[in-house]
Amino acid sequence: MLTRIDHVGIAVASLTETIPIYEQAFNLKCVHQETNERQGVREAMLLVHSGDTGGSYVQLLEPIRDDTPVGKFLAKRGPGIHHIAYGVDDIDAALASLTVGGFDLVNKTPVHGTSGSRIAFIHPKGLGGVLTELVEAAAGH
Ligand code: V0V
Ligand code: CO
Repeated sequence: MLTRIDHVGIAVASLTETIPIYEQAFNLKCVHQETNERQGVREAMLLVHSGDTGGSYVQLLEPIRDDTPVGKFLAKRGPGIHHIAYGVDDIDAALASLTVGGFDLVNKTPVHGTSGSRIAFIHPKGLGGVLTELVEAAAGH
């Protein structure tokens, strides 16, 4: 079902401050930035590796308000790893299979993710305390 680790999401207070640190530390390039109102974030994608099944990225996340998932996470825990995202070819099939398995889906149907991708979150409590995201990349990504 899973084709790759698509990204590791990291909650930060400031994209402007953190992007150059990651670029310099690991010689990464920030290839995309986007504001996602529904998810309550400004996000930056730093490319780690381009593979046959799509890219792998570090995703830096800055909240646009305090009352958002990343805003609440920062207030409670401070900056750190917020979620892991796996690539899938067919997110509808993956969600159907997880529903049958009894997993607690935050999104029962896919929502808009970075660069036109379709994404869905699975609640951390059923997966070892790790908030988990599935990503079906847009065609050509
Ligand atoms: C909260 N909890 C977490 C967590 N956030 N555990 C692990 N990782 C996280 N990131 C735990 C928290 O410690 C509590 O545990 C419990 O969940 C309830 O916490 P809460 O602060 O009351 O939060 P809730 O219940 O309001 O919301 C938690 C969920 C929420 C997971 C439902 O964060 C959510 O809907 N996340 C999905 C959307 C999202 O994160 N979007 C931002 C990334 P205890 O104390 O009860 O044990 S957007 C993105 O990645 C994009 C656009 C992309 O990739 O393209
Ligand atoms: Co993400």
